Amino acid sequence: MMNLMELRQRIEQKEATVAVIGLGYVGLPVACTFAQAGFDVLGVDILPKRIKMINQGISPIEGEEPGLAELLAEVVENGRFQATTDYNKLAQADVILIDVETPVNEANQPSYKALKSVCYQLGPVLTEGALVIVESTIAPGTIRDVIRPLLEEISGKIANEDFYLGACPERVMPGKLLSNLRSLSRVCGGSTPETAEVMVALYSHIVEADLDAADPLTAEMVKTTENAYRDVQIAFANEVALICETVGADVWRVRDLVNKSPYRQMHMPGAGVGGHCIPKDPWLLAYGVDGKIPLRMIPTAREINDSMPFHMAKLVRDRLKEMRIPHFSAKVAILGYAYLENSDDTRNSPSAELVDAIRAKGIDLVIHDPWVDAFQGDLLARVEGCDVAVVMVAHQAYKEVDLQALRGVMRRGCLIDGRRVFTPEQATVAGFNYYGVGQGAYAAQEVAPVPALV
Ligand code: SAJ
Repeated sequence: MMNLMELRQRIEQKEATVAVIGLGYVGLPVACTFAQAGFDVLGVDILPKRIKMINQGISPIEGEEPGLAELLAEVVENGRFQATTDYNKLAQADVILIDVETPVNEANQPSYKALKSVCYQLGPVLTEGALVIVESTIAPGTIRDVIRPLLEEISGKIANEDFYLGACPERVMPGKLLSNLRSLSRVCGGSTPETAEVMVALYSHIVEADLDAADPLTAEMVKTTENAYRDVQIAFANEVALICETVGADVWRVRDLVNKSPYRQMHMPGAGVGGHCIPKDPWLLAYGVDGKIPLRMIPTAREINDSMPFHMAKLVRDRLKEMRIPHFSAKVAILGYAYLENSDDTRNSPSAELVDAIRAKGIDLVIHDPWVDAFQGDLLARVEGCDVAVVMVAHQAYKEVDLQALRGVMRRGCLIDGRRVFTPEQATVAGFNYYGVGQGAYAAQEVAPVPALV
């Protein structure tokens, strides 16, 4: 059997074969980057169509990912990277990275279906001396309580004797997959200190930032905590926004001045928190505690952030009421359906919640998003005849819109800004009555309603 030092040498000499299981928005860039660094890389995925595209050198990843399509074509062309659905080929791998989804279910519990399926299929072909690294985000304790026992049971091998195990959570972001992979530090959580050092040696071929050796539990804690931190910070900003609406202050002015105070970094309030990481990872962190202590801040932050799309719906209803427009005759435009600005990613989109909440009240609506295929098109044409425009995503295209032209096609001029894309002054000059999340200061500044268009 190859021991850890021999594996380290093979890694340092780039003779080790690296396998990546799960060729999605995390696994594919990782596979391409190790191939670009000079390793032979084997990609494994369950989707034959995806494998076919990859082996043709065509990226299956949607959205704009600078450099990925070109890099994939290059490493497939030069033979460094090949993909397969055949798990048996993993028998030739020295290092196996696992990059499959780890969602939470309706009860906010982790669903390890994909992860366990990988272990069941990897176990029988796991070769002696191989290093298995889970890059997916997992709850604290998952390597110890789920992955290690499962791999040992299925493979009949003993971790740290017959194979090696670790966790190195990814820190990529849609739109910056390749750049984040290179520029962000990683925690190399090895099941033994020696394993952690070999992981550092591996990732030093592709990461230009710190590589911090640790144990798997620390790595699992860091990843879930860093995203829970962000969720709590956003929730704080959202709660301050609700206070500002109530007392008549402008949360954006308050935030700017608060952040002038040393050691303050108040995040941005907004119309909600979407995406594939922030809504999920706090629950993974909480799951790691396994109910042994009561958690209050993390669940409450989730509740506050999940409530923001419904707050937007209330702002819409309140404005329709003030404008005396009955729900059955009102028309609302939702500007932005992606979860993040200048992205086509709609996972856990706050706009989806807002759309459901508005439709549930029998209010007619239209959706526009320059990045999402289903909602692209001419903005003015889409918004024509609407009474209310709700800005849900800070797409650059919205920042550049001609507000007067927008007002000119609307029946009534109510603008509800969920991301502070516009200033109240800009909107008011253009003839809107403007209301934004956290901007109670402008609630009173009603402009005379423009006579309804005939
Ligand atoms: N949001 C706010 N207020 C803020 C920041 C974000 O409401 O101050 C909203 C966004 O509109 C979006 C959601 O939160 O709907 C998530 O935004 P995000 O900027 O956190 O973007 P994500 O979900 O892609 O987060 C990922 C995370 N990266 C990983 O999990 C590897 C996160 O840890 C990073 O901080 C973030 O990318 C990033 O900025 O790189």
